[in-house]
Amino acid sequence: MKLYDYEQAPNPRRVRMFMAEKGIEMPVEQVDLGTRAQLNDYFVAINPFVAVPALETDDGEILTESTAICHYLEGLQPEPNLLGTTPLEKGQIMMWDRRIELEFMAGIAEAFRNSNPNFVSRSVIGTQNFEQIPDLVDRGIARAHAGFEMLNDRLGEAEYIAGNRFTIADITAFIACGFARWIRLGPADYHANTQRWLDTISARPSASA
Ligand SMILES: N[C@@H](CCC(=O)N[C@@H](CS)C(=O)NCC(=O)O)C(=O)O
Repeated sequence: MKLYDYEQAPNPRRVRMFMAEKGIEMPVEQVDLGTRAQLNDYFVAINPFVAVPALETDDGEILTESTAICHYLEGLQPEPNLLGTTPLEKGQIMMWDRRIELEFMAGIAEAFRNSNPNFVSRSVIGTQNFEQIPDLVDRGIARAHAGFEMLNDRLGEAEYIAGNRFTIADITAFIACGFARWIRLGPADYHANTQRWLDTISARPSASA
């Protein structure tokens, strides 16, 4: 297997942290998004969706989408379980993972990609060069703030995002918190539940993946 990665980017880091939790190692190839290497013919042939992460299986198949790659890896190496065991737990974990990605991480991306000069004509990933829309920056920031509220409320109800144990939903939320720093946002002082949880997750060896 081989992982196509870009060390600084949040989505490949989700997969690296997942791999670290499971002790999975594989060759990693950096795709330099800084020089738009994802648009080079070489990489377009590998992933026509021009994004990382992408995983090449031992059979030469290509998988994209962080969560899909993690599902594949969990299938290969079920322990430690990060995606749930019972039907209910699987549903709960995926529910929280999706909510964090769609309501929190996507808001951060909206603010970042519509404001950063390196993303002119690249405000949306993919092969179509969508122009930035400056009006989306404030909306993205508001969505990111709402995401921090959601996170803190949830962590007042449960020790971890999806319940009483560490799962992929914690990985997505932890990486989203790091991504928020790219738009100079973080948990508020009164987000004590989030601070407690961040301290716990940061202490895991996988946090440095
Ligand atoms: N939904 C995809 C998103 C992947 C994604 O957004 N990747 C970013 C890096 S974090 C990327 O490759 N961007 C390329 C670009 O901006 O053109 C996933 O979960 O893997």
